[in-house]
Amino acid sequence: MLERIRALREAFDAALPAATDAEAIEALRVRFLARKGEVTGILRGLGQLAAEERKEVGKAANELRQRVQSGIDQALEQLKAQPADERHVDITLPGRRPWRGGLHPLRQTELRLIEIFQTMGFDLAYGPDVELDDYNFKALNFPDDHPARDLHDTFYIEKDVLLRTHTSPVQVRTMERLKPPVRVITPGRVYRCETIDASHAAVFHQLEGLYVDERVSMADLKGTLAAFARSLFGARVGVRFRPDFFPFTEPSVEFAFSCAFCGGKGCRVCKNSGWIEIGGAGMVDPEVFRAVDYDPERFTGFAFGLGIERIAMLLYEIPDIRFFFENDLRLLEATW
Ligand code: 2NM
Repeated sequence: MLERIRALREAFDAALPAATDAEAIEALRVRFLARKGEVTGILRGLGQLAAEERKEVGKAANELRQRVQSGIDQALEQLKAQPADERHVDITLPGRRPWRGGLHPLRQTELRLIEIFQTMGFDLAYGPDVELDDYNFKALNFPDDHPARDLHDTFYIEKDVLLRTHTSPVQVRTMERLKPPVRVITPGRVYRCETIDASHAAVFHQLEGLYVDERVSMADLKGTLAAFARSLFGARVGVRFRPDFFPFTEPSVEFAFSCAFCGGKGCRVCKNSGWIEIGGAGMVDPEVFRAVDYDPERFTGFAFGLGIERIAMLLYEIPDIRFFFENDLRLLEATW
């Protein structure tokens, strides 16, 4: 037995210097000291020995156990004291990819819409979020008692100062600034005092378009929206107009695209109607032209407006408008 202990000690002394990383040191511990380790085995067998022999062997076995334990402790200490670049680290491993941000789905959508209309010759225009009543309502032919002017629908800063409820005031400002022909789109944030639900937010984004020149017609409007529909959803998509009313256009329409998801046959996306409501449009009312000092006898124009969230919800299959403002990484990662 003593002979076996001596052999184990020599084996340990020989193996220890080679154990220079955490894995090799752990292997030593397992071999000698773990529950089924060699030293443990000897200590456990002591009870079977005669009393005299037990004393001697026990002493030697305990010495070996301590020698192994302190050898392992020392080796671990040394390992910790070593600078990181001298440890057994595989420096050829590829680096970890740093986290990289991406564009929000709303911004991606806005950029796609801008690209489509820029290709058709529209310029971009921007204006203030905090607007004057004169630009948001008055120049757009809203009567003083129009319900949209009500506190329930509009956020007021002061009596004649408010958060714009649409981007049309940017188009009024553009017409004040430029003579026809005018072709602009006005993407931007708008504010309405809405009850929030899956399809309504109090802050959302619109893109409006305006084209003013001599002899601009409803046919130009329909052709422009059809070209837009096809670039966005595919060559087979059609456009439908139905009568509507807006103070700033006459005639006014709501427009829908035929459902690109089912080819117009009816599905969940179009709620079995074959059509998807996209926005409103019409021929600019002569009253609006008078407000910006354009001659309504000489110029005509079309205008349209749509919600960018609504388009993004269709493109990315997002079921609730509130997801856009919650910044849940699952949405941001899935749409990038
Ligand atoms: C819409 C629908 C119909 C519109 C009209 C004008 C302006 F300034 F030319 F009068 N800008 N935008 C318009 C027309 C907007 O959004 C649903």
